[in-house]
Amino acid sequence: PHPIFLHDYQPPEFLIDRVDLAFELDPEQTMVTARLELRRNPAATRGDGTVCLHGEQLELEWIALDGHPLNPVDYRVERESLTVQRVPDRFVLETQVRIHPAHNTALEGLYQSGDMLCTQCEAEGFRRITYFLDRPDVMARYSATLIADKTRFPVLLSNGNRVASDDLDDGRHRVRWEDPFPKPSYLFALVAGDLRAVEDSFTTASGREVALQIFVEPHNLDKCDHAMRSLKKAMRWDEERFGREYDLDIFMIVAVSHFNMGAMENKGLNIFNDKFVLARPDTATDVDFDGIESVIAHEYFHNWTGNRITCRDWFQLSLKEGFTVYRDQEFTADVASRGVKRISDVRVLRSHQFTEDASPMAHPVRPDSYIEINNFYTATVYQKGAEVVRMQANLLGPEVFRRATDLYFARHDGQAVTTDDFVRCMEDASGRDLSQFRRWYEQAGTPELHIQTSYDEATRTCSLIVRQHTEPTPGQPVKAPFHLPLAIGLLGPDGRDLPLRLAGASSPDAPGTHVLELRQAVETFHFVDLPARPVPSLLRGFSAPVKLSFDCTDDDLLFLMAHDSDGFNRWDAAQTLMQRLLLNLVEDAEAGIPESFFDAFRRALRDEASDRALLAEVLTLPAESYLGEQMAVVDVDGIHRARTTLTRLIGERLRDDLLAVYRDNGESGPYAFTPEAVGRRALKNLALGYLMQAEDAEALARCQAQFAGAHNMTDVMAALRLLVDRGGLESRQALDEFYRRWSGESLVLDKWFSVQATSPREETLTQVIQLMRHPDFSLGHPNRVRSLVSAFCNLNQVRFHAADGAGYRFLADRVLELDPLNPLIASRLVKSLIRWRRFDPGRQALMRAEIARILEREDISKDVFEVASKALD
Ligand code: BAL
Ligand code: ZN
Repeated sequence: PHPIFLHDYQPPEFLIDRVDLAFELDPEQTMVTARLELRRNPAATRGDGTVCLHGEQLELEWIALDGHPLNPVDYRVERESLTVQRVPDRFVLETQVRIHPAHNTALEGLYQSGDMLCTQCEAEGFRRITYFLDRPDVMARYSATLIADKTRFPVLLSNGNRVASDDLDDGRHRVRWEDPFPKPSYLFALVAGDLRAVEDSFTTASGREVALQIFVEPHNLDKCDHAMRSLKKAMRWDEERFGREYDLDIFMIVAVSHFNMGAMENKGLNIFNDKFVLARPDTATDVDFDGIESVIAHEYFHNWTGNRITCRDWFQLSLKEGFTVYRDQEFTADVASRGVKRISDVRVLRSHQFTEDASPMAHPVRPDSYIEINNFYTATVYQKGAEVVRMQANLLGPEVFRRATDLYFARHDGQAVTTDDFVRCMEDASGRDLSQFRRWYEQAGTPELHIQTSYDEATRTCSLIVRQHTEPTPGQPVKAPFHLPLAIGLLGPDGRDLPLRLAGASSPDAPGTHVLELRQAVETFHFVDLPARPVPSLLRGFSAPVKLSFDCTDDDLLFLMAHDSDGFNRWDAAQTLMQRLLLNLVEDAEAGIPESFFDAFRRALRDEASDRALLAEVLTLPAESYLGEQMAVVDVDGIHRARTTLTRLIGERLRDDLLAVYRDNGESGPYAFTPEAVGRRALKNLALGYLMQAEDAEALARCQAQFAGAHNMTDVMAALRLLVDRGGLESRQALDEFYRRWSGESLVLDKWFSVQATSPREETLTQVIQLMRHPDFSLGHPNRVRSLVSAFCNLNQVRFHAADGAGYRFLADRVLELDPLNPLIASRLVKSLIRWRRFDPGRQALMRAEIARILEREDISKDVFEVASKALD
């Protein structure tokens, strides 16, 4: 397989103005007739009188140009293309192809999920439906006529507006959809099935009425309320915050069970992994409710950031994904808790994106090359892309940023553009020069920021020397400094923010946060008029996606934990302190834990005024995988031992306070998905976790009672997880009981699989292998694969990285089984092996051997080839 390079981009030789599609739908074989109106692109730089269309796994039945059937000498069909010779500057091309949805296990293009048919076209799935210029800078107006058996497929959906329908004589019916907005092919969608809809409506700011429909299989009709509420909230928020109104008369969401991704923003017809639609308090956890709210919002927000304005080419993926993630993050921050949201976003960034940046798959937010674009739906493009937009928003300030996004929407509506076009709007609206800032799109790697602080009593000056450095990444041996905002505060002895006055400034800033802009590799800042040594609070709100190190004592961290006005930094100080304690314990299993730590923990537990959700975050120990990232060589077993020890010690030493917190935050009244109620459940279950590790008899009784009696899945799952991790008869009984109750609910059953796959117990891999043979397990069902195989490989460091390599062998076997079925899912799994350099020589050898075994397989997909070969580069 060959890479595709950004620098080779050429405008398309032809444009397509109109597309009329007709589908005779049947799972075994579907006939697709396409009528394309093509014309030569005046902006094209080359052309040789032929047109070359993308197409994969299509059986061409007939082809005609301007109404005349073509002779075989006039066209050539190859594995991935159809070339038509001697075409005029403007013409109509008609084709009919045969495809086989029931046999499409890759779940790209048109495929079968359960009893329904649906599509997934991003990034390059449309070429599995018909021959086309399947690239995002070809935007066309579409109609789709769907014909199918009326009993089996009573609901037939596509993009835009339903303009006609009738019954045919043979038991089939026909529905025609027209989408008035030009769109790239990756946004095309169709759905056929026996579905029911939950319906509602939304009145836009300008007074237009929009019909809202969520389509599900009939037995799921009672699990759509939260999704519908989330959709309406998102529509209102986008009007208020970004001035974006919805533009069609109907907005549809369909929940499907077999789906490679989370969801897809097809114009007017979003198709969702059902995990991000279906929720009832007794079937879904708070994390699920939260995921649904933000994914519904994310896909809805794409209507402007992705659909109305799309990407010129797939290197620009972050144009729509980074910006849309930023928008969904801001939405959640506004409707829930800003502080908690920032913490959870940074947690994800550090655990997924920083590790990607430090791996052989490191790539810039705007990659320079790819072999398979599906491999670039990454934490870098999404999460780091969102951080890059966030930094621009913060550099410009809210009003100017809003002017800049208004300009972006006005200037580029209906176009396929680049990340550079986005930044130019930021520059034009603000008058700022962001040329150095553009490096965030071009350079891979996480910048490391080292800050040295000193205080001079004589001059009452606090000085900061800030150094930035970015390690080389593949293909980028030398990095230039980034332009980045560094938000800081200085705390006085009473814990309050001091007024900040930079040397030379005429007057001090008000007490609070000051944003320094860094541009050089080394910069020094002097703050004057400070009566005593302040405690610095650095990188407030995580103002840039960097790794920060600075000299500070444990006492400084305890002080920041207690007093920092920035909630994010209170959490981060606690994390840094816990990380220090845990890494000490890894080094020396006998190392003591200072009393001051337990005192601070106790004080926090007793602080009734604090936000419960934030407190739960502050009191959660760093994950084993995160601790591993902080070590030169990951000590898999040492980290697990240390974290288990500290968890147990907290449970033993703070027993009474933890029990009090558990009791005080118990279930009261019906389930509510409010920040307050979510926070109480999180804190209560965190307390129970500490107590259970301490082998506390009362805790076990409470845990069992919670499992048996809770009315919401959050509490049931929290208890089940603790019982499973404890093992023994109680664990088996709870798992059996859970299975009996929930085996008919696929999404709940996923939880049953994943709770077993993520248990740190020694027998977990044996259990996972047994579960692979369970009648409810199927490699053809991505959610099930993720809940068992990916959960084990990605969320269970201590067992996946077992020193004998059994975890690695298990993974490679699954990759080889999955690759012929679904390369996208197989390739995601390979990513679990690519960080092999972070481990000891024994594990390194075992991991490399498994990657090599994968690469030895003939006919490996380009998805898996790209990741596996980069891993060994
Ligand atoms: N565009 C693919 C799914 C998403 O990011 O919304
Ligand atoms: Zn997206």
